[in-house]
Amino acid sequence: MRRIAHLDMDAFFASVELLRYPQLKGLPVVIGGGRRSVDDLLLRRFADRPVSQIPVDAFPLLRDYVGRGVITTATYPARQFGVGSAMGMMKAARLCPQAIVLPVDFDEVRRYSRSFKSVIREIAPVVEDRGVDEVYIDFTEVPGGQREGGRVLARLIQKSIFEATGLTCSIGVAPNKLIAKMASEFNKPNGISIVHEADVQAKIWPLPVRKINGIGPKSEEKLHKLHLHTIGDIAAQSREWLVDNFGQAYGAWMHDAAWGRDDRPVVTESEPVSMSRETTFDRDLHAVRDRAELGAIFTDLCTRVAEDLRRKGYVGRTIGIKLRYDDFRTATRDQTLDHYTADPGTIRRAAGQCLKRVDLDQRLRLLGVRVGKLAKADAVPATAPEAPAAPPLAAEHTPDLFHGTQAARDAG
Ligand code: DCP
Ligand code: MG
Repeated sequence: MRRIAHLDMDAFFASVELLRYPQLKGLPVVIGGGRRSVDDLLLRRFADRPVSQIPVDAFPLLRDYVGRGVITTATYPARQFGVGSAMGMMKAARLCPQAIVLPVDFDEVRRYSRSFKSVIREIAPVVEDRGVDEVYIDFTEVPGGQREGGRVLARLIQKSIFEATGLTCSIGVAPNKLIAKMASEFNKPNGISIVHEADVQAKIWPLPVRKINGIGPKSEEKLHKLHLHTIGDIAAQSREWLVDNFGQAYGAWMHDAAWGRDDRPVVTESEPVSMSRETTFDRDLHAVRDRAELGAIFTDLCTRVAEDLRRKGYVGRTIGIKLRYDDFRTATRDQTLDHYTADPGTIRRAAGQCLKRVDLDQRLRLLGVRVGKLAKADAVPATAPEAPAAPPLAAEHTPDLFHGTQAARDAG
């Protein structure tokens, strides 16, 4: 039996700020407005103490906020005043003038995003990234993933994320992604909600149509005109009627969605498309006058890409180069081989041939080597060509690369 979880962090951007300023816990706080200047000022004024000791009454309030812009998110205490995402700052200030306003710190948000996701992946490996604060997790094969409909594993994940980051999240566990996504909202914040197929009628049908991930404001408006307001209202229509009104694909999808049917898999992180190494020189180099130096750098780049590929277990078929000239123009060339490789000599030969197709009269400030069309090394047949053909990366070969000698041409 498939069990899929949807996990969504609680008041994410605001919660990240509360980690920095724990003295604000329990207070209405909104995230929005201008740059970090707001609390830069605060930090400078209280440079003599840790930020957690800055007095609460020193923080800027919504009532004093001047300027436009919208709220990105709000803590749950602020939401009690009706303040929330996408609301204008001025309107929010009327609803909750005493709320503290802080700007978003994207670097910090991304750091916590990576961190909570890696906690999840250690417990349950099949994770689909859905942006900065949400993921789908396939519980089906994970030990404990079926116990109490997934509640046991959900609790473990919540606890582990909290211990690692101090952040809370909400989790919905259901037979599929569609229902799990709705379920994660049921007990926010810091909640878990378990939905079984048999619960669709009781728990899903009463919800407004917009709660289906895939029904946007336009479809909602059209559904309302047709007097359909809840998901149950949609489920009560025949598939044919929905197809007549919303088109073949969308109408049929809507019917399935209303009945809680969804067999999309949880898609784990996509494979890398390419790997590359590049370097900007300390001083601009010329292909002829600095031939030896450039040749050595070029060889080193090829060797390092090859090492990256091997370390991560990939082979590639398209070898490319990138040059940036002293006037910042950029040139790229590539070549696709008829076999996969992770061999430094093969990569260097192919890259060397690409090099002959670019203008080398002008000084260079950057050189890069890229291997694309990647495949997992164990997923493609081992190819004979590369093993015997790879020449040693001896120093005497390197000057050739920037001059297009016969040797370099023949080698490829
Ligand atoms: N966000 C944004 N712009 C929006 C909505 C959200 O930049 N219009 C950001 C801020 C949120 C984060 O994305 O903190 C996650 O969005 P959510 O919709 O999950 O909202 P929260 O995590 O803030 O709150 P909730 O507890 O409802 O999930
Ligand atoms: Mg969230």
